[in-house]
Amino acid sequence: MAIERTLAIIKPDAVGRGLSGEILKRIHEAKFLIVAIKSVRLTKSEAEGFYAVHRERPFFKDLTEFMSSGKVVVMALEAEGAIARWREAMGATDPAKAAPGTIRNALGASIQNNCTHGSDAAETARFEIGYFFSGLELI
Ligand code: FUP
Repeated sequence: MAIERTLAIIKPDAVGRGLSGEILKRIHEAKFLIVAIKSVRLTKSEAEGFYAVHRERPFFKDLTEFMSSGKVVVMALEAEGAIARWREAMGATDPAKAAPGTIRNALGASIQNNCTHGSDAAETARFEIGYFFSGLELI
C-alpha cells in the first residue's frame, strides 16, 4: 500500500470538551506521522470554503456555524493507506452507527458533533491539506 497524506481535524466540540490529547494519543497509537499541525479558529466563510462540496446540503448552515464556533486542531497525517486508515479510526459519520473502539463511537455526541474530520479520497486530501497548510509547512 502506498504512503499517503490525509487531513485530520479535531472539531470544536472535541477541542472544547478537552479531548484533543485523547485524540492525539489515538493518532500516535495508530502510528500516523503528524507532518504538520496547528490550532485555528475558522471564520464562517473559511468553514464554508472548506465544506463547499456540501453547499447544497440541508445541514450546510449548521455545519459551517459549528465548525466556526471554536478552535479546531488541523493536521496532515502520513502513513501507508492513511486516508482509509484514518477514516477507520474515526468510524462512521454518525457516532450511533460507528463501530466500537472508534473515535466517534467512544467520544462523539451526534452526527454534527462527531469530534473529527478525515479526507475521503486522494483528491480531497490534496485540496484539504492545501486549504490549511503551505508547501513549506509540509516539508
Ligand atoms: P464524513 O466524511 O464522515 O465527515 O461525513 P460527510 O462528508 O458525509 O459529512 C461531513 C460532515 O457534515 C459530518 F462530519 C457531519 C456533518 N453532517 C451533518 O451534520 N448531518 C448529516 O446528516 C450529515 C453530515
